[in-house]
Amino acid sequence: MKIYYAPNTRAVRIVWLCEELGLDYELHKFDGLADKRMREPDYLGVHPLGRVPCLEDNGQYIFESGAIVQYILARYGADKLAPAPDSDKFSTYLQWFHFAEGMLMPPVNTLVVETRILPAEKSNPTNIARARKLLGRILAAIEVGLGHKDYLVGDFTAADVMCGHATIVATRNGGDISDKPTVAAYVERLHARPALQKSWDVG
Ligand SMILES: N[C@@H](CCC(=O)N[C@@H](CS)C(=O)NCC(=O)O)C(=O)O
Repeated sequence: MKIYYAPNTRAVRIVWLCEELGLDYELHKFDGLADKRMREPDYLGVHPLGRVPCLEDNGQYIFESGAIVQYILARYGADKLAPAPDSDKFSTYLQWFHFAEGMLMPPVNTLVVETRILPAEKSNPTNIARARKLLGRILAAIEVGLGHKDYLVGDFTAADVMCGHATIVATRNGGDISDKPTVAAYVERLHARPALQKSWDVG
């Protein structure tokens, strides 16, 4: 498997998953999102938007971090890091797995664009306020969802790779968890995992 990767991006999720599973992988590393090679025709043939992550396996390419995680688990996961479909934890697992890109990342994307990419004179305070408010409600849902559990489904699963990564990214981009001690402890717990520590900037 070859992972198309840039440090501190959603590609971290794929390396993290492989490290947790002890799988071998090759890296095609971009220097960062400004790396022009991401916009060159060769790579646009791999990912039509020139984004990461992407995975190549046996000559086939797949993009979308959630799809890649599901692909790796289905092919090479050996029943690890995901409850079985007939388990009563399966619905909760799927829910948090997809909450990452479905709910958490959209307001994070807005905040990244409005506060980091656009020049100050072009950024829109209404958009920023709305995204921060929505992100607060989304993080509150995670606070409640975690309850007394260490991870979203109890044991560590790929839902934590997806949603845990998105939660960390949210806290780095304006998501306030000062009133969410359970999310704060969850973030610390994730940061303590050696597989995640290795994945932020590998290769
Ligand atoms: N929903 C996609 C999002 C992919 C995405 O936007 N990746 C970002 C890095 S986190 C990227 O490559 N951005 C490059 C750009 O915006 O030009 C996924 O989960 O894989």
